[in-house]
Amino acid sequence: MKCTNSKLKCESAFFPNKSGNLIARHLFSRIKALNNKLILILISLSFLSTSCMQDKHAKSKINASMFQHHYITQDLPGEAWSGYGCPTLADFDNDGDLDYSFSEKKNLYWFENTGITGWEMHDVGALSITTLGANVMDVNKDGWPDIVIGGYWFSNSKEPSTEKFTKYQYDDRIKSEIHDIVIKDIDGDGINDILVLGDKEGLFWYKVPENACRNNNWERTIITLDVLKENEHIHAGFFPNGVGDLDGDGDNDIVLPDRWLENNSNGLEWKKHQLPFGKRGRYGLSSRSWIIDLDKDGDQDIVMTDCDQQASRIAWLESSGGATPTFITHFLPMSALGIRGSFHTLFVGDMDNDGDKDILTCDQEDDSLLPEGANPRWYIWENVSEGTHIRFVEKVILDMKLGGHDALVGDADGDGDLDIFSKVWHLWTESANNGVEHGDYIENLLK
Ligand SMILES: [Ca+2]
Ligand SMILES: [Ca+2]
Ligand SMILES: [Ca+2]
Ligand SMILES: [Ca+2]
Repeated sequence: MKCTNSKLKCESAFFPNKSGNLIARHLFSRIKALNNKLILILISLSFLSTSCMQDKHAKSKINASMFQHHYITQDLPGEAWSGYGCPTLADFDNDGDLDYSFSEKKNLYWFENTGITGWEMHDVGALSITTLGANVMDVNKDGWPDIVIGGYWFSNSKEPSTEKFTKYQYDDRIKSEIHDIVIKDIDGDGINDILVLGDKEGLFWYKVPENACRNNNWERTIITLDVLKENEHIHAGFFPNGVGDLDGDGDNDIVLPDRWLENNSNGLEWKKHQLPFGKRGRYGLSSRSWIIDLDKDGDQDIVMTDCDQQASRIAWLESSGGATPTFITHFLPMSALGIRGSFHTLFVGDMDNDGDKDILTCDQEDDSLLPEGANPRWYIWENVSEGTHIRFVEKVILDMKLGGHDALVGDADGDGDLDIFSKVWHLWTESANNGVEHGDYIENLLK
């Protein structure tokens, strides 16, 4: 058979007779119909998956209109340009709502929550050393929250609105700033201990004695003095939540910017393991960390930011699990314009009440560590994970020439969503508060 039509040639090649041609045409049209159906199915599937993703984004609630900024204070007594430290969040007057504390160089204040726009300032007491790190603990077990800072603790007077706290010294060897303080059980007796880090002091933990209400050096255990070494110089690392059980053996380990320390022998011996994070800035290695099982596979992962340096990064470090876990760094995407400043804040929690953990940070308000090409801003990396595919999207939640430093998160107005408390570290003349120090309450408007 002579034929020039290539399609016919093709069919004839397979089915050389007339009935064969009919069968072939029938089959061919069936295949074509099936192909069309297949294409339709594929298109529908791809449309479905796109619309699922769009749905996921449509469900995404986090944006700048979800938050409202209020000042807690727009000026403190005295003159200072830097060193606003000691942020803590607790119900200091035991009236059922969260209050906030922070200090200037010489004095510590607490701010009584008297309604969202009303914050009444009270004295906690005088500082002996300008310092940053602080945390809340009921040191003397009287049911009232006390404040622990480097070398000292302030005992709640039980009438904190009218009476200052009482200051006790627990370590007279501390002569300089303590940067990180975390309260966790280190020796495994079920009672919380105090971990402190100062880059001119070292990394220690303390056992709180029975009779803590006196000036007396507490039992101190050195975890490492490597942080002091010139070639190591570790400025910060485990605040606010970088103490936890990374190797699943039941005791609390410690995160530093480029390593984790394995707790052996109930806090008496520590073994160093490398971590794939940590960037060196003008203050050395410095980070904020948060231990959490982010991918819900049963082992503890770590969320980390760089701090005390420009171009800070943010990442989650995925644990391999096992007795000596290793970690893979997943940097979080940044889409907003500009180079980031110093991410001296970290919180991991459900900011939009959709059941998954989001990640909060902000640029530090500090004229020596500003972002480039943008103002200091506040960010939430919204969790848009699908199943085991962990994914975050960067959202700018506040952009009004106000940055923050070691912000803390809690439900301040009792409406069921998480609000943000912060303060400045180092004044910036161009701030929205005209270069004056400020404390901030960023209200979550979700509810
Ligand atoms: Ca209160
Ligand atoms: Ca452990
Ligand atoms: Ca995990
Ligand atoms: Ca969430």
